[in-house]
This record gives sequence, C-alpha cells and structure tokens, in this order.
Amino acid sequence: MTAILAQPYNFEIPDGGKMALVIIDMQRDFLELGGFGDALGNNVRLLQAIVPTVKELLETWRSLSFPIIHTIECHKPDLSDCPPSKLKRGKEGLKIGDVGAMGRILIYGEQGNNIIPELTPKEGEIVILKPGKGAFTRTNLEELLQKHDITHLVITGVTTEVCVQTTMREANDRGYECLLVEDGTESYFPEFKQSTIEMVRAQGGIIGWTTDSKSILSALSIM
Ligand code: C5J
Repeated sequence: MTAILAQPYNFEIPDGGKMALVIIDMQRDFLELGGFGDALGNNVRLLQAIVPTVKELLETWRSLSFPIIHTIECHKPDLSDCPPSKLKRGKEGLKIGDVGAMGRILIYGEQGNNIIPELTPKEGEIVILKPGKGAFTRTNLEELLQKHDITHLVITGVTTEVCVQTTMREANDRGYECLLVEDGTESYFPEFKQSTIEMVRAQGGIIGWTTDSKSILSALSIM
C-alpha cells in the first residue's frame, strides 16, 4: 500500500491499485497572452505559476512508467460538437470558433489549442479531446481507465473551478478515487481555487482529497 499525506486524511493506493496523473487543459489558449483566457480579460500569468510543478509530476510519472492522461478542451472546425448554449457564452469579445491571435478559439489543431510546449504529450500517453468541461463527457475516458485498470487519479491543470472540478466530480461519481494537487492547479480567480479545494475535501472528502506535490513526490520516492 502507498499512502500520500493528504486532507482530510491520507490518500491510500492499495497494492494492485493503479494511479494515473491527469493533466487538464494546459493549453496555450488558457495560459498564454493572445489566447482565449487573455481575450476574456483574465490574467494568464496566474496560471503559468503551476507549470514547473506539473512538469515535475509529469517527469516523475514518466520515470515510474505510471499512466499519464492529458486532456484538451476543443471542438471540431465545423463546431458540430459545440452546443449552442456553450457557443453563445460571453457577450463581449472572442467566442469559440472566432479567430484570435493563435488561430480559431478552442478549435482542434489550431496553435492556441495545443498543450503548452513544456508539457507536450509523449507517444503512449493518453490524450483526451473533450468538447465539454468534464473529461468524461462525450469521450472514451472511462473505457480507457477500465482498460488500463486505473483506480486512482492524481488531478492537475486548469482551471480549478471549471474543468478540473467538473472532471473530479465526474470521476468521483464513477467510483474513482481522486487527489487534487493544490500547487498543480490554478484559476484566474484565487478565491475560486481556494473554495474548490475546501469543497472537495469537506464532509470527510465528499469529492476526494487534496495535497501538495511535495507530499506526492515524497510518497513515491519511498515506494
Ligand atoms: C474553461 C477550463 N475555463 N479548462 N475551461 O473554460 O477550465
């Protein structure tokens, strides 16, 4: 058994359990100037702060040959997978499918839709293309987790209260044990990040656990 120091209590991976690193939407459109997040008036530098932490976890997972899952929020160029309710969000500025400084916003294959170079997926790592906020919605993620016998998810990425939290709730409802990495996730709104952390681990871990990357790395180094 591996135990990671966490809140509200230790996150335990029993022998035979398999723990994947999930990196949510670390895309240029959310993290770089000229992208979707920037166009919406957000301070993208806030999100950039977690890149070294996520990279360190990614490299650790690679060195241990543990499963890695990247997600990309994206749509088809004809927007046929984007419901009108999502398309019409945001009254001012750029909308999904509009042309921005890094190509069409949230359209698969456009420059801004790519994962940032520091975290580019390697061959063999799972990449989930998701049209929704949650990584299980209209994707084959659950099928892949079952196929690879993955039972535990260590969750990182952006933004904490939107795609990260939605994915964590979806995973929790499907029976996966989820650990949110506090210094591996970020929001444009620091108070939303803090609230998410608190609501995840409230009521005895109603959605899952939270911890910092140091606790994960230290638990893995004594495996
Ligand atoms: C948003 C995301 N915020 N990845 N997407 O629209 O959280």
